[in-house]
Amino acid sequence: MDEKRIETDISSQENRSQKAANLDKDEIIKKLKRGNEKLLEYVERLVGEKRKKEILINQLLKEKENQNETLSKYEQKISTLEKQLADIEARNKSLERELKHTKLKFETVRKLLDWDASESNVIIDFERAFDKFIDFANRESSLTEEAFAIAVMQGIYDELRNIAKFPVLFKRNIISVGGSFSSGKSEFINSFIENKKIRLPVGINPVTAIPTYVVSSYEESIDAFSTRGGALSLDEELLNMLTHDYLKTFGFNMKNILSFITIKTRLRGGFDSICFVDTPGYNPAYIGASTITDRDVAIEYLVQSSCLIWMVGLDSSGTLTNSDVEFLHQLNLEDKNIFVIANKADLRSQRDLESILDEIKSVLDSEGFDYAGISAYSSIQGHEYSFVNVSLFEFLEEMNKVSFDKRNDIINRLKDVTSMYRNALKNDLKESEKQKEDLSSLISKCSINPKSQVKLSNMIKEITKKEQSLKKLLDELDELERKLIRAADKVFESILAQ
Ligand SMILES: Nc1nc2c(ncn2[C@@H]2O[C@H](COP(=O)(O)OP(=O)(O)OP(=O)(O)O)[C@@H](O)[C@H]2O)c(=O)[nH]1
Ligand SMILES: [Mg+2]
Repeated sequence: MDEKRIETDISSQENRSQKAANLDKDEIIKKLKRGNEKLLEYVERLVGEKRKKEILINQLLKEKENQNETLSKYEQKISTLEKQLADIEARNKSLERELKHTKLKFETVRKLLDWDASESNVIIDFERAFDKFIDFANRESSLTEEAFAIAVMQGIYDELRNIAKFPVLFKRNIISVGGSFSSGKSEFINSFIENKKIRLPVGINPVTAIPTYVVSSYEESIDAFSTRGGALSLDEELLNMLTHDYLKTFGFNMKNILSFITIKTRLRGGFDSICFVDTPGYNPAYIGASTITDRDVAIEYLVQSSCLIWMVGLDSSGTLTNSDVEFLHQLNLEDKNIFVIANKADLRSQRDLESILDEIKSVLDSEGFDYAGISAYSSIQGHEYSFVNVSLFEFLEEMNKVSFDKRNDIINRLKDVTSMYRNALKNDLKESEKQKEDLSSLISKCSINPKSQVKLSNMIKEITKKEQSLKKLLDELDELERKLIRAADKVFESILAQ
């Protein structure tokens, strides 16, 4: 029985437990459902928020994209502005340079013009005598080589004027350096200047426009002299700028006011008694406003000196050209020391150089030019490769030693010119006398009709008139010569008195 009860008890106990378990399970399911719902709600909220965030992110990305676009536009704008700024700065710099140059040009012209001419009256007497000479030359018609005679007298006038302004020339043996344009005249003189900062301008276009005297001196100075007598000190930079091209930028022919330049500086080799003159090429390749007188300027300065160095550029030709020869004949080189330089020898082989020297020698000989020597030289290297007769350096040493009587040299050249006129006038006079004699004997010997006799007598009268005017011109010439010599002496005396 007990067993049964126990069984019953157990079974009811189990029922209760079952019930209780069922109750808990429902509760749990309910709770779980509630939890699940909450979870779903939460997940939904999260998804909603995620969507919102995604929208926000998209908006932000779009904004970023827009901003990037704006930024790149700004960057482009900045780089354009930077470029514009760089352009403006460059333009500004070039304007500053232009302004500096304009000021410099203005100052150069002002100083050249701002000069009291009365201060240079030592040359005035010669100037007056020269004017009388030109007047005389215009009136007489006997001399056929008048152009040459006038060029020589003009050369004497210029030399005296230059000596008066730059007395150091008086004690120097002047060596003019001539040749075709770009043959290397300026570079040749540069090869003797010790101070590398002082350079005559060089280049492949016509460069030298203003004749330049270069003398050896312990004192260093560069000066420009105006045609009116003014002087102006130049620095190395301005010296190097004074080229044909630069002078053109002045807008007028500077040669009308800038007469010549002088450089005092140490020359290699201690050539203390010589003075080089750099001249413009006699044949610039183009005829611009400022090169039109290059040939005249070259002649004017080449006839001034008693010594001529003639440059041949071995890049353009291997010998003296026909135009060189023609020009040299025009210079009337009798009594001048001539030395020919085959320049730019560094561009040719030694074998070439020997045949070039032979060729130049044969042209000089066949044209009848008297020369001291020929040298194959490189102005860039400052080196002589070969020579005929004497080397360049020996020649310069000779020229440096020559005790030079400048007064006599100038007076002799002056007398050479007056002699040319005197001889031509005397020849005309002789010719007239002969014509008169012939006519007189014709009248006396032949029996001619009275009409012809009158005609012949009139011819004799005409010839007598011509003779008288020739005699008058001869007297005038003597007086003119005295005046020119007196006026030249006045210049020498003033220099010696300094
Ligand atoms: N390789 C070489 N070039 C040279 C030599 N001499 C001159 N030159 C060059 O040739 C060119 C003309 O030289 P310049 O001295 O200006 O000639 P220039 O005869 O004075 O010319 P203009 O004044 O125009 O009549 C320049 O470029 C020089 O550097 C040389 O010996 N060797
Ligand atoms: Mg030159």
